[in-house]
Amino acid sequence: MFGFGKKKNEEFVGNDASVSEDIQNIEEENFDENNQVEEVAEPEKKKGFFKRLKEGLTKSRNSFAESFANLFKANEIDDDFYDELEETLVTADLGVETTEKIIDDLKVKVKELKIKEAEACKQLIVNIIRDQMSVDDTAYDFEDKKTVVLVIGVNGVGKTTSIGKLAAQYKKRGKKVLMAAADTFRAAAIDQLKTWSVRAGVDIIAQGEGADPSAVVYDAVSAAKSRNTDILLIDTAGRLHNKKNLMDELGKMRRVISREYPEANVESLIVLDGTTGQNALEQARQFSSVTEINGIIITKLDGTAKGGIAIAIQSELNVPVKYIGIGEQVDDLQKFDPTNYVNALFADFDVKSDIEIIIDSDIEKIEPDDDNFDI
Ligand SMILES: Nc1nc2c(ncn2[C@@H]2O[C@H](COP(=O)(O)OP(=O)(O)OP(=O)(O)O)[C@@H](O)[C@H]2O)c(=O)[nH]1
Ligand SMILES: [Mg+2]
Repeated sequence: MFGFGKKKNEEFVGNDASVSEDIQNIEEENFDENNQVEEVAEPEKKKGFFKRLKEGLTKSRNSFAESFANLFKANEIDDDFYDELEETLVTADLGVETTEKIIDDLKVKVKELKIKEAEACKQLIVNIIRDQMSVDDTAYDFEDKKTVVLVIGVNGVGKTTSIGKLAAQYKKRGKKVLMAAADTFRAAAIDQLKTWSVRAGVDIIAQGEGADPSAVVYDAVSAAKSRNTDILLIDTAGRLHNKKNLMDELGKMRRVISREYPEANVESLIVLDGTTGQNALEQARQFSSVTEINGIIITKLDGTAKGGIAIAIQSELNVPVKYIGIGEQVDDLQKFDPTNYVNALFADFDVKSDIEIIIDSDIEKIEPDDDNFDI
């Protein structure tokens, strides 16, 4: 029987250890008799997610939107125009490979549609970029299955914070959620997740600092099975792909999950810090060469005026960005919506008229010789 009913001070013995005294304390201190978590004060009502994302991505005068707008001051579509476009896209963290793809695509369309003026390329570029980022319909199926979400990534990218936010959101949607503190390197890491467990109102499985992460995973999986948990979120230590022992440890955790809980779906999410640009892309590339990755969480998009990294990752790795983070509060993480993202990225490109781009998916269906072609 799973040990949440254990008495305080009960010793941990090997894999039987299910819950620590600290966790009991958290539950007793923060849950009333109806097992409801105490309200934790949220800051004043904030603006909507899209608005804040847009503000984050366009707040600097050197933002992508600003440089993009400047591109169209020149009228002709010549080599200079393409060079400038290339520079703008690369500087915005889209990377060389993705930029080349976009420009090649654009050249074909400009020819097909017989476009002569740079201005007329705006919407085409936006559409091409959006199409680099399509997220498959099945990307979020895991949320409705019995799932173990393994959250990985290098130090400080936002793994623990993202787990806290996801846990709170899943719980709000009526899911039975459990967290596991498999980052046992530092006591502070375990405490940080405990704080989030209180805030999100979900239970946590943890052992002491230095415990074997796979033993924590074992406990968590047993607990998830016996409690009929919908989503088990596992926090792991920040690791580098080239640290063999750490990567082996990750492999061990995955083996424990598939051996002990074969009926569960495993969703492996890598967290990347959006402010680190091409480094983030490199991390994703390296991790995916040693372990399976089902999706990406890009955090800290409130701290960059670039934002192209989300496009580069989708287009180069073929792994979907599933969530993006734009701050440290519970609702600052949301599902990734390519259309919204592109709209936020380009929102202020027409600074004079303050017109937002409305993505028109029909634009490419317009006949090349249509005299009314106008964007
Ligand atoms: N501005 C901003 N800060 C964030 C975001 N996500 C996480 N952070 C902050 O980034 C810092 C690191 O986040 P953690 O969740 O501790 O990162 P981690 O990957 O668990 O770190 P390690 O456990 O040390 O590997 C914290 O101060 C978070 O509050 C975000 O979307 N925006
Ligand atoms: Mg952490």
